[in-house]
Amino acid sequence: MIAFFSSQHELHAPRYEFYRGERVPCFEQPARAGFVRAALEASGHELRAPNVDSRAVLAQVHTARYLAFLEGAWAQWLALDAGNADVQPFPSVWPVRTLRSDTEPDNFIAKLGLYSMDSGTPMAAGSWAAAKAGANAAASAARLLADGERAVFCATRPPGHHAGADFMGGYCFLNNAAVAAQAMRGHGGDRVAILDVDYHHGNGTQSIFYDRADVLFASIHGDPRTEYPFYLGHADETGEGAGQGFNLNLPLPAGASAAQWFRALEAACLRIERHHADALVVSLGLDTFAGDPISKFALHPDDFSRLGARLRRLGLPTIFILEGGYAAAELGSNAVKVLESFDAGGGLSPGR
Ligand code: OKP
Ligand code: ZN
Repeated sequence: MIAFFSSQHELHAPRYEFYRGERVPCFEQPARAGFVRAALEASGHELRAPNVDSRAVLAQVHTARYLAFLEGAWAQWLALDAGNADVQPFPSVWPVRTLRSDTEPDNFIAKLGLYSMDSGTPMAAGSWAAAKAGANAAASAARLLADGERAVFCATRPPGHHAGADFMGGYCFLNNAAVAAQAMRGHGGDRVAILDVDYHHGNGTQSIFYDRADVLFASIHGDPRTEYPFYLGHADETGEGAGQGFNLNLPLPAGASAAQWFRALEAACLRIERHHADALVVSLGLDTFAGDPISKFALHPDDFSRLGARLRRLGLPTIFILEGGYAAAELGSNAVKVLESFDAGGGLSPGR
């Protein structure tokens, strides 16, 4: 399978995040992409640099003021104090209920809070460049699909599915899955389905498409009653307005078995089949792995093969977007399991 990979990802290398008040090394680290790259190369997949500028599509899924803030954020941070080059900015105040989010404050940390859902998304000098390269990968994959490619993998980091139209969060800045889906719509696909199999609910992707019927969002994830992102991802979120019925959340309790997970996958696949989509975008988080350090599902490497084989039976042109997965050393081999079982047999529409 063709994979898009950009070395620009390395420019996003924050040194720490917070966990229960302490500074801890970032779980979402550059080495993750290194392991994915190595596994792809070792198994003979073709790596390409992104070759499509995502700017126009980004403007369709994110707000202009959020994109302008993100692109200029590091320069603003340095303008506060040249010594900030070695310091990570974190928000400390947020416009929650009753506070205004329509006006952008001048204060940098106040802006950072306006455009953040959490304090768990550390920013570094090259975060914009890395995130933009990931969005470019998603746009590049969409173009390949429009040109007739069966499936493409975007080996992107940082991830994207928590990023909403105008906020970052959960290690995510730009929503790569939303870019891929919107780009497929731009290439003439009437209906697109997004399947999010990351352990964490893709709140950003859900919110971007919540009132739309053209892009179905289906997600299997840890129950938000106990799992991040906590404030979205419940089963009763089914879409609104024209999008009513085009959002399917399948939360599972932390600790759910592989058997439970595959029952949910079957329900998601049946809903996707009913959507009669022209293309599928998979938010491929691999933090459902039993060995993941921050997640509580129990999939093993063979289960990732089973996932790829089931997705292949949907018979749809497919863009895989890397999301989470924090057992870094196993991330590449687990990703390759999905891709290779999806590829097995080749050709479109084997199951239709
Ligand atoms: C991003 B993705 C753990 C902190 C967890 C939020 C998790 C973000 C996951 N100490 N912070 O969906 O994999
Ligand atoms: Zn995750």
